[in-house]
Amino acid sequence: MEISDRISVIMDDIVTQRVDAIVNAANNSLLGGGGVDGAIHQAAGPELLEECRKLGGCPTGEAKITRGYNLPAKWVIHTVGPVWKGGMCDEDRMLYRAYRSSLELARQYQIRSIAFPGISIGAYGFPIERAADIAVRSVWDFLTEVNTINEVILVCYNQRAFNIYSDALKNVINNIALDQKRSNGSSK
Ligand code: AR6
Repeated sequence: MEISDRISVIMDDIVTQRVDAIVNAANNSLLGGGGVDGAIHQAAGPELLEECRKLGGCPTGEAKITRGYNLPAKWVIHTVGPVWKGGMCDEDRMLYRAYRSSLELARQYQIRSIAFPGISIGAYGFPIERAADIAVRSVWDFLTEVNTINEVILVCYNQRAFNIYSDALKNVINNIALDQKRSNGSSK
């Protein structure tokens, strides 16, 4: 299966996704919040917060896993993206790591399908085009290394985000096609 067939961008509500795991854009406390975090806790029910309390928080760029309770997804992977502070505080690398840490945990739990929201692009203020590019690259890089995860869905909450994440995915696919063309050309 081509990597491009294992990643998709959709416009939807993440809590309704029928996948093995959904990812939560949480904060360091893991004790809930607004945005997608609030929506996931509301849909999963109070047991999710009870389990989160036992986790002792989560550093930025890392991830922790809980059950999904009332969600269609069996698991919730809670990751913490960076707060945007202008770009000089390691934000790009932290965002890349948030996606990667989530996928590493997914692999450990034999998760085959996983849905991500746009981490850090809401309350945390990360510029959306830049965040979309990092999200797609992080997922793409991971899927080149690991073949047990066969469905990664980037779930966008509105049309603008959908357009930007779709373009980011197209760009990565085009760049890879170009690189392959170049390396085929140079091997002749
Ligand atoms: N499904 C999919 N995407 C959603 C949903 C949903 N149900 N609800 C919101 N979004 P944010 P952050 C989109 O602010 O920037 C929380 O309070 C939303 O439109 O949820 O990582 C945490 O506790 C936006 O595009 O996450 C942290 O304190 C994207 O999800 C803080 O916010 C992310 O927005 C984390 O901020």
